[in-house]
Amino acid sequence: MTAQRRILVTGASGQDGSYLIERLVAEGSEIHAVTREPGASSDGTTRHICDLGDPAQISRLIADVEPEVVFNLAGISSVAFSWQKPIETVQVSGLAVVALLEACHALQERTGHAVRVVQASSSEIFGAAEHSPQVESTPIRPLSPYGAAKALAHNSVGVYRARDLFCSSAILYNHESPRRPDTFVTRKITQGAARIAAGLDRTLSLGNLDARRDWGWAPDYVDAMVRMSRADQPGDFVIATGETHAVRDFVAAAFLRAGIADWQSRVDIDPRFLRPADVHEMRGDPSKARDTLGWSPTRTFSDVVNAMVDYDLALLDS
Ligand code: G4F
Repeated sequence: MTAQRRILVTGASGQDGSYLIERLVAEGSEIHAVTREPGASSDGTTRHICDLGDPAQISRLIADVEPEVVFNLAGISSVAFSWQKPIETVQVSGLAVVALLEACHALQERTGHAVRVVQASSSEIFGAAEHSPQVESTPIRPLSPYGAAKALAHNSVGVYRARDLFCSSAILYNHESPRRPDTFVTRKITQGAARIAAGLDRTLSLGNLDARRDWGWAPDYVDAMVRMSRADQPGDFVIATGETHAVRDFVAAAFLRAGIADWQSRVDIDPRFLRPADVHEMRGDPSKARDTLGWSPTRTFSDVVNAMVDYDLALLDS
């Protein structure tokens, strides 16, 4: 894989953005990191503030930076939050992607230099899928505002690919790490288990324990997106482990790692954490990514749970 020179990363302060930037800076690329709020720029990047709700700001940013590669990781990342702010979700995770693709296409036309775009798509586009595992050709049937916004972005990537822009969608299944905020169920569970083990809390309140997700290790998913940016051909790629576990399995494994065998007595169900509609099971088949990109996950479900619990226990210890 050859490293590219000038790379723009949106969503730079998120879990995936932070792992991606660490890797690209280490490779010696010139990184332009885009965030919504001003922040520290001591990480070897050039910082840009951009409101993704404003298409004019997106066009200006692309025209000024003239990137060779764009990783679009920005957007509303919480499915739960998208039910509270559906319009903002479609603006930032859907329409902004159309503006970004249009700006990259215009840059390519103006300069004659190819621009490559990798879009962080999501398994939520398959929402009401009738079959498991899902593959790249599984019909797009979102069940949440988040999934609908990502579906617009995903379809737009296909439209611009047909207009000779090298753009690819990484159909990312759930991917976790200690950098996940506790608005996601995995980190909420590992933090909760660590706090209960330390005697700081008595119980943890959760929503749907029956949902099954295909959980992987976030740095692996970032590696897949880098491989996509350097592939011979653009395309859509399912990035997943191919295995699912129920939320209750994650709870049991995390509590056990924290030294609590009887998790049932420590978890209650709070209807506030149930969603108007929730995808029951998401499981991806990453065969295309394996065969075309040489990608495969490096960590198992237990590895992910243990790394997150150990991090949260150590955090409380310090
Ligand atoms: O951790 P979650 O909030 O992730 P969700 O909704 O699956 O979305 C994540 O994965 C998608 C890829 O498949 C991404 F596109 C998206 O950006 C994000 O990274 O919830 C996982 C499951 C859901 O079924 C939810 O209903 O956990 C269930 N759950 C049960 N109790 C809870 C809770 N989720 C949250 N956030 N908080 C709870 O207390």
